[in-house]
Amino acid sequence: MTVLDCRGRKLDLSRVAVMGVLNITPDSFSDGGIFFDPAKAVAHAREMVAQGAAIVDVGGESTRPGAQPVPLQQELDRVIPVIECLAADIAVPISIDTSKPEVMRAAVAAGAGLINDVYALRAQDALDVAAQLQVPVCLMHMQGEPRTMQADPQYTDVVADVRDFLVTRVEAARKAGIGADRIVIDPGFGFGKTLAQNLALLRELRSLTTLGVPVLAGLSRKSMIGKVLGLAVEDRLHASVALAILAVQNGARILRVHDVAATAQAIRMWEVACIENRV
Ligand code: HH2
Repeated sequence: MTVLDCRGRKLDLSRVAVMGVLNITPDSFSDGGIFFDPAKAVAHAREMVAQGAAIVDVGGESTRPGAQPVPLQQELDRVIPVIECLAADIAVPISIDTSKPEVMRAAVAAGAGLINDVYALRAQDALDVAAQLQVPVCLMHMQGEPRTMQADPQYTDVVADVRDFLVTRVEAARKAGIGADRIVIDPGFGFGKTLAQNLALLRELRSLTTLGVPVLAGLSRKSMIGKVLGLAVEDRLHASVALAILAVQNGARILRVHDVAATAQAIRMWEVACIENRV
């Protein structure tokens, strides 16, 4: 049984955990602009916790394909006041979705207890800062960078290549002093991957569980659904829930989602039917 210690707040992964997405951005691909106002952001976080979120992931920079980088001060101004409010307002762990070491530091000082980095701590100083902060980290695979990552992603074998990358990043994190009990990995669905590559990763997600650390999957509302079903972002709920359950079936322990209530209900049914085998 894995329990992540997120600065005193526990994330118990003996049960599948729902990570509720809280984007404080004007331009995120599915909820950009909606929670830009801190009061609205806090209210939404509270709602997600009531619906079953075991952790709330706060981000101040969109990483959607084509997104432009956000300057440091702007990212700090977006996320830090919200994290301060949330730390006093909700009991579950708060994660910070950032790649900037300065934001990691300020966010943890404000009350965040997990670093979720789509660059897998590859920015200068990020590994050392994360190690010093002594909070768990999520290391995600991305090919390229958001501005250009969907242009022409290339792999020899996407599952093996993503796995090799994550092995290398876990080793780098361990070397920097981050214990295995503080590492989560994520194949990075939609980050420099075609539809076929995303589907292969989902089908073979279990190959990542052999790294011995929990696997996080972020499939919610992503373009792979749009590509298969031809649906706009706001119409991707049903397919998102189906993909979430597939990911859990294939070994994911944390699901990063926008629609917490629907996902939490589906997971509960999966647990009862497939794990506990009782009502
Ligand atoms: N996906 C997004 C952002 N952060 N972090 C992890 N670990 N895994 C993911 O799959 C992941 C992530 C993109 O989703 P969203 O935050 O809704 O959009 P945007 O980047 O446009 O803000």
